[in-house]
Amino acid sequence: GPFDLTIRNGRISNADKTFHADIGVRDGIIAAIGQGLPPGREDVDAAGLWVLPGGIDSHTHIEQLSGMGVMCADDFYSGTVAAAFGGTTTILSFCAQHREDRIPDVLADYAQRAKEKAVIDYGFHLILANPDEQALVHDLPRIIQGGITSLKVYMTYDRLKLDDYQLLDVLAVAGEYGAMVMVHAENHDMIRWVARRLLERGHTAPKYHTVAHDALAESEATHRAITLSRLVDVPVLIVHVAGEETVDIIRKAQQLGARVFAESCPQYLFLEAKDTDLPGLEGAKFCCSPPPGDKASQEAVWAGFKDGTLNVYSSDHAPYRYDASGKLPKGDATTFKEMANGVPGIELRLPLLFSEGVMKGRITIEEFVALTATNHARMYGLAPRKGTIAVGADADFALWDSTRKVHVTAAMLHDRVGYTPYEGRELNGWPVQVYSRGRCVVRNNELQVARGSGQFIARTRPEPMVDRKPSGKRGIFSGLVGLSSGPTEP
Ligand code: DUC
Ligand code: ZN
Ligand code: ZN
Ligand code: ZN
Repeated sequence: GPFDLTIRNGRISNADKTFHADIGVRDGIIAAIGQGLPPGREDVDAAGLWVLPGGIDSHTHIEQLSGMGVMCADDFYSGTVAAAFGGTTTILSFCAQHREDRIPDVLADYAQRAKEKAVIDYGFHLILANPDEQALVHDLPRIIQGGITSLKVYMTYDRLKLDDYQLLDVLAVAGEYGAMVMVHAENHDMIRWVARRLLERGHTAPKYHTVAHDALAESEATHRAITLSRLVDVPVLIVHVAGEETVDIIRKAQQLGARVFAESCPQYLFLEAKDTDLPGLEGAKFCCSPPPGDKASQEAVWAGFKDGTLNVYSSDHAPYRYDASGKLPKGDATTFKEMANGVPGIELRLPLLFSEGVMKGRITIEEFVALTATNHARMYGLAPRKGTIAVGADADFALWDSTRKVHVTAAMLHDRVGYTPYEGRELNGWPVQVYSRGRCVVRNNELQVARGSGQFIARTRPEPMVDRKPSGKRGIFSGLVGLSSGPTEP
């Protein structure tokens, strides 16, 4: 019979191939892919357009209260609207536990807020700040079974940092129950030691953030996180990779057979440390952790994406306004140590990579799809439902016009941050129509769906955690989770 939606004559790209075909959608699912499909009640001619899987952004901070008590400017409405306008149809964002919080309360709070506001589908990672016995033995197994199949842990920040013993505890539980552990890898004491000396000498400007967060702090902690994951033989995913040496360390571990995965972000391809060296506090607009490096580190990140060392390209959208509510809690007197860390990028993530990667011939369209959608689905338990245009998958896709030229300004974006670090860039290509479960979300530069129409996606076991042949070493640890994971030393 007829379809709810037929997309005709598009050039479809998945991570493995590109082909010309029509797509027929029924009840939000792709029901057919082929030539000359019957009409749809909504019938769209995509001739001349690229039809790509909707982007999956697996690293976004939405409506999140930071450890320092700063609220993100984007809620689940503005954050998901901005994502959709940039061609993204699924986000994973963080439920942030603060050390005193009960995990079930944290999750219930985020779930309620997202349900009322999101316009595209979403899932959550848990930021785990307090891996005590209650968390390890009771809460984590339950939330993983409830579809939150990933955790983020921090090796730095006073209020979030876990020590190596605690990281091992978390890895052991994640391995046992099948969750991906995302690690913010920076050496806390190296940053603290340098920062203190800079501040004592009156070096408070944003550019000193990049001095305090030396690339060695990232590479040391990355090596340590990987080493801990190898000890217990549990996969790990290093997020927001910035530095050349860090990319090399990850590549080396992968060559040794370690199940190490990694993410990088637009800021590490398109921004540089020197962007933070601006008059006054302007440089704060370019400050994130870890900070972008130089041209050589940008090239290392491109090479890492190209050779598969880096698996996922996410925004790390951290929507802090350039004012006292966000980046500058003490106004003009804010030191680099007091700024909220992070840059926005949820809407421009895909257009930046499409323009500078695909259109300039640095990556293929299939690599673009893998890095922006398919690999996220595999790493985080969204496959086969999301991340690929295939019969049986959710009808999540974006129609891209590669001839569309866009001059980037903060005013054209849909987030509530008020600035973009990519102001003034000229981009080639834009997602002109976006579909989520067969619903047209964006057309003619207008939102077509209602607040709250996005759905929570309970995720399955991430692919790296499936069908693992436990090594002898891992055998020693498995089954001992409840026993070995008592309260950890301070
Ligand atoms: N870590 C993130 O993941 N995002 C923003 C800042 C940070 O430190
Ligand atoms: Zn982080
Ligand atoms: Zn982040
Ligand atoms: Zn222009």
